[in-house]
Amino acid sequence: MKRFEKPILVTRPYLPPLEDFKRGCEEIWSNQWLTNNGPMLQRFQKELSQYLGVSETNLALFNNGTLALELGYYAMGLSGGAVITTPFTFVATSHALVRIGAKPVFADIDPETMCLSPAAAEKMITPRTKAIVPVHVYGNVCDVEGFERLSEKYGVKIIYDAAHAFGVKRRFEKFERFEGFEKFKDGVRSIGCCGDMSMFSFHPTKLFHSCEGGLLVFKDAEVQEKLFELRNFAIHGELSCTDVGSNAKMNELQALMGLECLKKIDELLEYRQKIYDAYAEGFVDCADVTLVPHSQNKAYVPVLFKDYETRERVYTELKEKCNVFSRRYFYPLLTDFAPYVYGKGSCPMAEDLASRVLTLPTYYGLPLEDVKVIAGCILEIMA
Ligand code: T4K
Repeated sequence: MKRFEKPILVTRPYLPPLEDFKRGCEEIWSNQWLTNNGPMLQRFQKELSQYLGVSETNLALFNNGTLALELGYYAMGLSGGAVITTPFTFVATSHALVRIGAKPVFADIDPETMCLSPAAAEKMITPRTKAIVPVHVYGNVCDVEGFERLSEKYGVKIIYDAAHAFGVKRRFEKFERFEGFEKFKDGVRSIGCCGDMSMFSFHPTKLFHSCEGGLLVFKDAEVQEKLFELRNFAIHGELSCTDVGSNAKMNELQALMGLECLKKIDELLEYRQKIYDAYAEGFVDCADVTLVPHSQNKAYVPVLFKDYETRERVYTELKEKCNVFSRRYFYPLLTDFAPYVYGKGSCPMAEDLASRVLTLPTYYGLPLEDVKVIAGCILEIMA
């Protein structure tokens, strides 16, 4: 079995040409402006608005996705309420709820998309429920029409954790309520147009990044003023403070990195698809490795094995014998972690899938030849 000389990590961030980044730094140096709503941030906001086809009044940038979620939840009035969400996600989805005084209530996932199931979520709705937070996990699109129906029926807010879903677009036949979102030529819209709010993470482990960063897009343009206030301590000039805000401002170097990466976004997405295809080819004759096919942006390459033991063996031997560092995103489930154990045992589908899933290396620049070798190593380990 091949052992790679250098470790192959589950992901590596795309880095723009250093010369281009330096040119941007020269501009920052001459502005002598590093954060607090600077010109780079404003440019990044404008370009994101064009890329996503959403009006600039319906988005807000933050210094990371977790604080974006936290302040987004707070601005949507979720404090003190119960919020239905998935245990099959990164801890940030729920941590941000707890930090604003909301109670996460866990419901099971759909086995196809691995996202929160609207039917399971509906069963958990009570008069205390203020919102539902589905996650487009791995870039797989949730049953957005199903959640729209729940929102209409029960009057609950729908806030998507779209941390993994940057670049995902879709045709939406059933609802057109987000008027701030433009339809692109081919009739598709950004996934961010669903629900009341969506959060995209720009962490370097994501296919698109700004060193660290987070973006909220929202239906109601009036929320923007509240979010701008909250990300800057909720102070207004020197004499007034109106709420308990935070410091969640994106700085100029982050915005520059985001602008440089945005230039490359189409290529980044195309390359991820090529990697996915190379894995698919590698596993074509093996019924015991199932590639999860639903992600449009191929932000991750999750595969399912037949049982926990096989997954663990592949994970360990890839690392020890091949120098390949896959990850078990998202195992353990949130309901296995101390703050959320009250939900343990309530989501059997999520438990099963978390025990069998492994996410394989994918990033811009990972040679397709290496992908074929990794697939071959997995088959050998399983043989
Ligand atoms: N909601 C969801 C559904 C999320 O998945 C996340 C974050 C959030 C919300 C919160 O968004 P942010 O606040 O992060 O914007 C990582 C990330 O830290 C985290 O952003 C991400 N989800 C989560 C799924 O994964 P770790 O602990 O696995 O990362 P780490 O440091 O082990 O890095 C993974 C691999 O990437 C390593 O093999 C090394 C490589 N790497 C990493 C960094 C940071 C690099 O090569 N270069 C780098 O700069 O959590």
